[in-house]
Amino acid sequence: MLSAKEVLSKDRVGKKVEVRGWIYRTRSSGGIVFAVLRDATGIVQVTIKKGNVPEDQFAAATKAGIESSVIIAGEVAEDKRAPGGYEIRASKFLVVGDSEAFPITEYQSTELLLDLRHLWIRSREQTAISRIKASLLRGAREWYHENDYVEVTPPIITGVAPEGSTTLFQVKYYDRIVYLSQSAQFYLESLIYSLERVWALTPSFRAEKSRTPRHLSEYWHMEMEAAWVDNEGNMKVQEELVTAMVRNALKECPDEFKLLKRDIRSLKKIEPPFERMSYDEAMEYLQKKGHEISWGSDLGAVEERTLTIDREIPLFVVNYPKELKPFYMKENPDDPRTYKNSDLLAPEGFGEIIGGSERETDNALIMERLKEKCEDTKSYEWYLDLRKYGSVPHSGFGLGMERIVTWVCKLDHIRDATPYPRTVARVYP
Ligand code: NSS
Repeated sequence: MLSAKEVLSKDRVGKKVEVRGWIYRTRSSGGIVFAVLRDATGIVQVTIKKGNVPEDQFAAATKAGIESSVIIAGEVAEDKRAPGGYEIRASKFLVVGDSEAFPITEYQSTELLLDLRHLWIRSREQTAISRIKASLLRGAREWYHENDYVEVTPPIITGVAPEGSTTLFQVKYYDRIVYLSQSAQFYLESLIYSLERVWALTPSFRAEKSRTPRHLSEYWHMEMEAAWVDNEGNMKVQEELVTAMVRNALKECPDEFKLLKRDIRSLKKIEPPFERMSYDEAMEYLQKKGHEISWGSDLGAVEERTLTIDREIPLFVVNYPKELKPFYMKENPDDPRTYKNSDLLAPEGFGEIIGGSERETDNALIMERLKEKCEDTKSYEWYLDLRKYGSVPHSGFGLGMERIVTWVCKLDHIRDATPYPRTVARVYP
């Protein structure tokens, strides 16, 4: 049994092959059926000629609808008109699973495609995106391994809210209310005292009421935490990691990028160091570009677009005002109105893909901030303990996997970066 991709080669011409997959397109004319077969590796054209296959198989081929699963044997021939330049001239055509009239045809509304997501994920675009995502993940996993990070498995059910209580999902947990994790950060922080460098890939949950093309209610969060690392060291990890991920995808997925019509020239240019711009400088730049904002304003999608639209390399914005960021970040001694933190903005207008910081080690400051935010300090006692027994400077960050996929694949909307997007409006299918 060969894959579709393996068939498309000069060496196969004149040879007998067998393939299996799903019918992607089909039409018949006179005594010939032209079917295009799709499998995990791509598509290949098959011609089934009356007389070359048993009569009942020819009848089955004329009737077989889109998405029927089939096994086909035949001889490979060159044909310039066929996708990929080769086709199989069938001598056997077996239907394994018939298909009813497939509900997805060429021009469909976004809503219908979301209702039929369980079928739409068979599309070649979604398949290419899944492969690129896997390749980005593999690039990251290898980078972490080569750099002595240990992969750990933090909990998803939790009592803490690192990113604030407004986006928490509550869960009934026996006789109490707990939360779905927004971030594994605090658990990763607890693990650096033994393992020093850790990372994790977990689902994170955000009750994001606003509908935007870059927010999901559930996303895959790749987080790292490391002892003895300051904010600058944290950014070095990010630029190396992102470069390794993008390079791996470029190496493994050239066909997928082509299928998505993603121009990869700018992706090829990505390498450390990425420019660092302070929040203050970002404000100045944005004001010059006509944005009506002042010191203390948050950077939203619109501002991040202005900052990155003319760039090909990601950009760090560092040292945000404290009121814009969570309580756990380290105060910036050079300007105590700000934190030692960074957001990494992807280029080409895309915007934030990573948030990271050095962590506050002063428990008195942490308590003060928690009280200011009216958080229930009792749930954080264990977190404060971490600073009581051998505290060390440490930093970490979180990378949104669907965000990086959206940028790398240049998708219009983050929902296409995951097979089953969860948003305010949707948990089906
Ligand atoms: O809220 S973050 O900016 N930061 C944290 O959660 C830290 N506790 C991470 C850490 O330091 N360990 O989220 C991190 C990233 C952010 O840059 C986005 O890329 C992504 O997580 N993110 C999201 N992706 C998709 N949908 C939503 N709603 C979302 N929120 C954050």
